[in-house]
Amino acid sequence: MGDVKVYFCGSICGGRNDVPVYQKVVKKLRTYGTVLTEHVSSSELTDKGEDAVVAGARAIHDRDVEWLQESDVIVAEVTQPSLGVGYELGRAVAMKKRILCLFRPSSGRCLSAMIRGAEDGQMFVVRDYVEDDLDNILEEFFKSLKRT
Ligand code: 6IA
Repeated sequence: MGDVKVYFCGSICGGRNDVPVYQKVVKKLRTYGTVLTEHVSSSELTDKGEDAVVAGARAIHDRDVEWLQESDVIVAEVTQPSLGVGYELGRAVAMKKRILCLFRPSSGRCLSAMIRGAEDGQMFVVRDYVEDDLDNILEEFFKSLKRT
């Protein structure tokens, strides 16, 4: 596959509580390819929205949709609910991209049926996980990509 382009999705305006987890995911993803959206895991990016003026939002949206198009695979940490992540996943399904969603049941949250129910075991994979298993789950997922 050459250099794999990975689009990572994580909550921004939806809440930044899971940034340490996003950082772990992105660190591991970088061992498999280029992560187009490293900023999602940046501890400097807050959910305050000070730069969310309409022109800015449009530029962010259009650039992110372009990156989605360009990407080979989408990995989303979906534990912290986020409208943006849900939207990205819907667009990615329409683009017929390979998608991995990661959810931590230990959060006590309920994963939306629109994500859980989109699982098809091939193009759209949902994995419940605990943080300690993260590396193994990503390893397994990227190996399964190579086989297809
Ligand atoms: O609805 P959310 O903000 O939680 O959506 C998060 C998702 O949308 C992430 O996976 C990002 O790929 C994308 N996204 C949302 N906002 C931004 C952004 N700046 N920059 C890049 N990607 C974004 C937002 C600035 C904000 C503080 C208003």
